[in-house]
Amino acid sequence: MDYLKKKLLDIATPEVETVRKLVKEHGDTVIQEITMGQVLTGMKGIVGLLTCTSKLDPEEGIRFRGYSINELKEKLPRIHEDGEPLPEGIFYLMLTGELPTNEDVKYVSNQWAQRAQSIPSHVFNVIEALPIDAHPMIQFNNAILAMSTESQFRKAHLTGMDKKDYWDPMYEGVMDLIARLPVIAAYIYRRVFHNGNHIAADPSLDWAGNLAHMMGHSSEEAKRLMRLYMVIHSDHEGGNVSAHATHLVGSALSNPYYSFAAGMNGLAGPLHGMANQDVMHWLNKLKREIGTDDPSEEQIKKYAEETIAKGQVIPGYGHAVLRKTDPRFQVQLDFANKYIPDAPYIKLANKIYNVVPEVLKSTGKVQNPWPNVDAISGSLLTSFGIDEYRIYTVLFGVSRSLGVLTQLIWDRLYGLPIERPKSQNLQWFEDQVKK
Ligand code: NMX
Ligand code: MLT
Repeated sequence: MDYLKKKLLDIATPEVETVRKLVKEHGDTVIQEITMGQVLTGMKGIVGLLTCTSKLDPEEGIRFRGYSINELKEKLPRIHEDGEPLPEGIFYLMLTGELPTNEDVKYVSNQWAQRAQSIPSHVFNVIEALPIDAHPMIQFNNAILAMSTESQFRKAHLTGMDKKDYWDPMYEGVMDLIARLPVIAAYIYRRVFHNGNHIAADPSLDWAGNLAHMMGHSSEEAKRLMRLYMVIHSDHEGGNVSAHATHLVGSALSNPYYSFAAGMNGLAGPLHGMANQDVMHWLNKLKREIGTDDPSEEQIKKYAEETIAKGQVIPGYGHAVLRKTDPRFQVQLDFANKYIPDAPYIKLANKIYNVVPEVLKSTGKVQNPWPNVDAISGSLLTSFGIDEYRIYTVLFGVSRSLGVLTQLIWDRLYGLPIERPKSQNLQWFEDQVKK
């Protein structure tokens, strides 16, 4: 057994015992009261999941195994002294709960570089069979499913493995899948936007740097942006649509490919990960309809009010849990201010930030009027030359694999059972009021 798996097992063994004990000895402990309103408005605030990789505070934002993004900027290994943390490091942290050394990060990076080399050719055939104008998320998800022919988890299940050992083939599948996603994403990007003129991987590069390189954006700044992007989108506790869907499908002992594809189908929704593309659509429409590339705040305010009056949402704003500006928005703004303070799209994003929260507050119904991660990610990518908006949700998906697939390994370590909540019809809800 390699050192990372051995370490994981050592860390997990007492936790697995704790979970068993909680179920056995404290299974009847009441932890929460829930209201009709919570059930009928998307189960908000209902604690229904055990997630160890990260936790979201409504005021402060995300913490990965207890560390905020700003802390991780200091504590995780990075290539440049003043640079961005490596995604390999946040993966190691989410997996083990411990901060990695430079050697740990090198180990993960080498593992992924090796595992990325053996993608079966039928995966690319599946992508090629789709129309070139099929949305990149359609191509991405088909490729993920096509890779499941490689699933070691399914093979282990068929050989009659003891269920307490399922985490091991899950780990293998997860490592393969994470390793290969940048190659798949870059392949789709070059196929759709660069005439199928592909760029070979450079195994000497880190995982995110290699993605930027294979996409054809190989300046050091683009690699730095990709590292930052991959770290900040990697996880957002367990209840967001992509994490929850991955976990739910995994609870049926579906292999990591099926489970992750389910999560990615959720990410492709406009209220979730597709919002990063929709933001750019909204911005460009705004510029077109107002008739200038440099609209005033007054013009933006009017346009935002019209969007709401038409019964549409302003993409990039609002959140189901957060009640303050998303720290992932702020860290991207800081990056932009450091490298490209005068970029027109960053100036526009700033103007929108000055105006839209007040417009949303004035509706009296929006719980969180502040920007989320998607409000600026597209403006930043565009300013660095990655201006093909339809690839943005794929990039989000590559990053999200780090958190949701790590949690899938832990789900199998904990031995969590099939998930099966109770549903009721409308009559039942009406009856509760009469009682
Ligand atoms: N623009 C206009 N209306 C909004 C917005 C917004 N940005 N955000 C919330 N509302 C409305 C919402 O549609 C709902 O209206 P109604 O009662 O008429 O159905 C009302 O405000 C209350 O919604 P909330 O409880 O504040 O938000 P909820 O938790 O239901 O939804 C989002 C959260 C994120 C889905 C919602 O804020 C939204 O649609 N935002 C725009 C899309 C977006 O940026 N999504 C990305 C989220 C982050 N991510 O990457 O996943
Ligand atoms: C996410 O990153 O998953 C989004 O912010 C949505 C969420 O947390 O619900």
